[in-house]
Amino acid sequence: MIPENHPRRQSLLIRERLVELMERGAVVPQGLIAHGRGECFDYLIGEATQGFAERAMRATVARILTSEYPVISVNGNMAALAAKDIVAFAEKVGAKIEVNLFYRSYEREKAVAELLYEAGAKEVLGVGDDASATIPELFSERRRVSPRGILKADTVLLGLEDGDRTEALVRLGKFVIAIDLNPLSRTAQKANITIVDNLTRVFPRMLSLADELSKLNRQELENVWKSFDNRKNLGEALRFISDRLVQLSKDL
Ligand code: PTJ
Repeated sequence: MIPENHPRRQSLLIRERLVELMERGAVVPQGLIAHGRGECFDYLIGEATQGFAERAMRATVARILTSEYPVISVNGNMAALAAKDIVAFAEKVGAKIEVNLFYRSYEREKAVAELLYEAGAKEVLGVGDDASATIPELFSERRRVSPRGILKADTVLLGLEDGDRTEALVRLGKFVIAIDLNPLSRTAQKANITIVDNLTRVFPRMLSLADELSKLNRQELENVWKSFDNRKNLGEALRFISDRLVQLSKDL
C-alpha cells in the first residue's frame, strides 16, 4: 500500500501499474528499465510540460489534422500508461491505432490490444495476421506492420521507440512524430517532430489542442507544423535542462 500522503504517490502508482501489467504480459521487463530512464529525464524537465513540448504538441496536432492517413503506433508501455487517452485522441483526430512491439509475440500483441479495447478502441491493427507487411531493412519481428496501418500511413505517431525503427520509418517517407523524454535519443534526433514530455501528460494535452486547433483552416494548420523546426526545438529542450540544473545548483 502506498500512503495517501506520500510525496511521490503518483509516480509510485504508475510503477505499480507497469509491474502489474508486466505480470499480465502486456509490458516487458525491458519496459521497466525504459520507464526508469524516462523518470530520470522527467526530473530534469521538472516533471511538467515545458514550452518546447507545448510547441511540439501544437505542431503534432496540426500535422495530424492535415494528414491523409495518420496512425498511432502503440507498444506495451504506452498502452499501460495512457490507453484511455490514446483511444480518445485517436477518435478525435481520426487516427488508426496499431500495436507495434519491439519484443513481439502473439500473446503480447493480444495483451496490448486488449488494454486498448478495454479503453474503448473500436479497431486495433497489427495483431496476428494483420501485421503481414514488412518494413524493409529491419530484421526479425521488429519489421512487421499492418498493411492497413503503418505501411499505408503518411504520419506515424509513436512513443518510447527504438532508434533503428524510427530511422527506417523516416527512410520509408513517413512523417514520424515521437514522444520521448530523452532529447538525446536516436529516435528524438531522427523524428520529424519530437515531443520531449511524459506521455501521461502528452495525450490529455493533445486532446484539448485538437479541440482548439480544429477551428483553424487547412492553410493555417499547415503553417503551424511547417514552421516548426525540430532541431531548434530539441536544442531548446537541452538548454532548458542545462539552465535548470545551473539554477538548481545555485539554490543549494
Ligand atoms: O513494448 P515493446 O516490446 O515495444 O517494448 C517497449 C520498450 C520501451 C521496452 C522499447 O521500445 C525500448 O527498449 O525502448 P528504449 O530504447 O528503452 O527507449 C525508451 C525511451 O522512451 C527512452 O528514451 C526513455 O527516456 C523514454 N521514455 C520512458 N518513459 C517515457 C518515455 N518517454 C515519454 N514518456 C514516458 N513515460
